[in-house]
Amino acid sequence: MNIIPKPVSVVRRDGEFVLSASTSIRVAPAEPEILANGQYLAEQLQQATGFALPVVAAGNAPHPGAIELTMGGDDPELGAEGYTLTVTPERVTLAAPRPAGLFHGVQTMRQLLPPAIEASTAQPGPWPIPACAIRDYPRFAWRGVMLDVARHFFGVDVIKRFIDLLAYYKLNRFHLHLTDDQGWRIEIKSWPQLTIHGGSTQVGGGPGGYYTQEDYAAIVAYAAQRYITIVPEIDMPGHTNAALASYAELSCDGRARDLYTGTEVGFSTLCAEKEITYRFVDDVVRELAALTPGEYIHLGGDEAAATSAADYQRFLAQAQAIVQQHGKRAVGWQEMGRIPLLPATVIQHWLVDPAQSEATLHAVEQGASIIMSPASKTYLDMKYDATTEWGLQWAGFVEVRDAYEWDPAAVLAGLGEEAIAGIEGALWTETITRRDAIDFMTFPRLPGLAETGWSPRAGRSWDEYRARLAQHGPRLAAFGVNYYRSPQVPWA
Ligand code: IFG
Repeated sequence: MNIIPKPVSVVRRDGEFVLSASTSIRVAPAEPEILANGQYLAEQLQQATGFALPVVAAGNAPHPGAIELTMGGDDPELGAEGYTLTVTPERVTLAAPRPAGLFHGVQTMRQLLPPAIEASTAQPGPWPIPACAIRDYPRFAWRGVMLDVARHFFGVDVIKRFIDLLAYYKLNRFHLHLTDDQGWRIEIKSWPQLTIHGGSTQVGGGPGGYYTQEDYAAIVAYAAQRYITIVPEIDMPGHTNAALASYAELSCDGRARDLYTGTEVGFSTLCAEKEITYRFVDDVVRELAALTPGEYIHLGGDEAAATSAADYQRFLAQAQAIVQQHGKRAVGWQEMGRIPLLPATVIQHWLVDPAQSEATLHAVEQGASIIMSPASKTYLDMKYDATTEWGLQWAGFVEVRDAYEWDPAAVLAGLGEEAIAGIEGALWTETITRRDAIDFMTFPRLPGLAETGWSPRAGRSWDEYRARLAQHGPRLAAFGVNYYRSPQVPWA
């Protein structure tokens, strides 16, 4: 069976359950969130099969010809996201201690059906699910991807579709890089020029754009229904030209910066010496925290070449405190590991230069947990090879095998499993201008990252994985994803 990410244990059994128009989806307990998972499953099955499966409260007696979703019990090994899935010719039983586990089990169920199940138009069928017994739960809690919507802006519809694809591979974090030199993409009502002016362009000079607070709330809600936490990033003190162009008082010299449509980095900085800077940060974090049910706000902290070391430390000490005051946990890029961190702060490892690793290790020494995003494995804006139309290559070419054949606990000596929060791919968009380019650079490398974050370390092999990935080609095609047909994969 070609499930990605590979489950902890799968036992194939004889026979199959055949989905039909008379199949019912039965949930217990019949609580709103469990019913919602049943309804989500019915919706995922309806387009291709044409079956409008009823979602009903499960009675006491098990019902043949039913898909049963049951939440309960307290299996510590399954935890908050694990599940068991048992398929016999008579019935499908999906059980989990928590709703997220049911949701992940539904993704596995989808992948056990023929690829045509993912088509958006009616297909002939039949719809067999092979008999099996699956027990599954994730290795890491943080399994995500970052999309840079600052260099180039992408609207809510593109974001929602991207979230659908993340959910299919059991990812649970979506990090939105909302601000940078070229654009400010989230409305802040107390500083309206940030989007009116700072959101008015992008790399190359195009029209830019931004999310109103209603747009952002819609994205957050859509992600939450799929058990994905939105992690918003306000990159500071560097990567701030869009803010400095919108409010001259945020620069030390009081001079408004021009809007910037190039791709250089390291030239901008908020003014750490001015009080207004911290009122600005507090207003931004307050408004963003009120819109973000997730516990994290990413402060950036990368490439602050225009900020003195003293100013960098002073600014980010106060910025971390502001995030905490608004009830959230700060996340920061690797460079922040060099300065004192609040106990709750999470650090994101990305730099490939070994000389820079001491920042990550210093974060570990401070007790921070680490999100692993080594650019040479997880940066989805890296070209696959010299022929790739989009992307960069400063961290080297990253073919599908490169993005799969690594382990987060084997990247840095001194950085072991217990300090790792999980993994995150990063799609920077200096060169990414369209949705089909997002698709091409993200797929098929993202499923491999999802497996690296979810599946057991033991037993992973590229040769075994690529055979499963090959069978996802028709699924990605059914989703309408413009994926890169890597020559490394024997595509179905
Ligand atoms: N590094 C910069 C990004 C982007 C990237 C492109 C980080 C944390 C190179 N910072 O990655 O803004 O320019 O690959």
